[in-house]
Amino acid sequence: MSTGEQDLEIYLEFAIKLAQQCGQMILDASKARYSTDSMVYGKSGNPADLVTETDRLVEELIKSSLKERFPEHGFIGEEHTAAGHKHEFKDEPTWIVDPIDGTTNFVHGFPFVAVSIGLTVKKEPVVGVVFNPFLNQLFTARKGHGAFLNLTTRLPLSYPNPPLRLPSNISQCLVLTEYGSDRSSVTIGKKVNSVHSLLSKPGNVTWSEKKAGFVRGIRSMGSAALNICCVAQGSIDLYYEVGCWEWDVTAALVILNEAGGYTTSSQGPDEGPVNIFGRKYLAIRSGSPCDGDENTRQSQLRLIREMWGVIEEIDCPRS
Ligand code: LIP
Repeated sequence: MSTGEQDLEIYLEFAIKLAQQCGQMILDASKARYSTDSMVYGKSGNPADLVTETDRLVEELIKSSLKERFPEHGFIGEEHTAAGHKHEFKDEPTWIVDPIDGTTNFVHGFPFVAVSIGLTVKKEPVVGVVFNPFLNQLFTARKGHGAFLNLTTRLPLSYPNPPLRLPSNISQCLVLTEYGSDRSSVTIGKKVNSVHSLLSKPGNVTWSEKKAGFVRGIRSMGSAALNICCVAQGSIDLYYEVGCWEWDVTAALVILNEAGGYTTSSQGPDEGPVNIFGRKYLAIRSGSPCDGDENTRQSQLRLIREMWGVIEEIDCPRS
């Protein structure tokens, strides 16, 4: 059975209501954490990869609601996968869900926490809902119909004016990245080296040299989904992360795409469209071309190449 425009609209509306319901659950659980001992576990014993009872309850609610309403759809969820459930990624509509993206933030009361509900059809992300109940920010999109903040504000935030011009090189960029939960010395060493290269002024350049290379700043907020939504807003130029998963990014990638942004997975000359299962993501905001001889995509790809040239390659197996 083929999925039409109207179906996508129905799926998006359902996902929005579900995300709002989950948002309330997350807020209630967050308040309860001040009065009760909240249960926090490190996944597979990793104390830097947290899961709480709320992650599990919220995912259970999402999974059962989707199953009841759309019994023929596939489902890939962070906590079900962590519990050992295997899934086969098929052409049929498939929901890809993170009940709490930013679990560490949730545990500490740092308000960058989101429920992330994405949908793929024929393996392509087509519907995305990312809701941060703490800041009451609801990001939504469906393929071909634009991306929105709180249902009415079109993204990027510059809309209806043309999106801001893209920077001519990464030295004019504000960048987001994360350190992730793989704390092996090799991985963290490479990530820190990349941050060092992005921030430090090479000894042989002067402050006034345009191509100095170092970026304006690096931020880290602890939620891949919200990071990508910041790029979709146009408030961040580039976000990269190596090591997060499809449930962290699928919904947000629809939002970014619909806001005119672009994402790649490959670290190399072939920067073809993102592989959501690839665990490597480099996302760039929309913008008018920075140079008259380029179109937007060419300017985006040039900045992407410049970034990948600085970021150290990290092996990121799925096991
Ligand atoms: C988290 C991501 C974060 C990343 C962590 C983790 P979780 O998701 O959004 O950006 O650095 O490794 O994957 O575990 O809070 O759903």
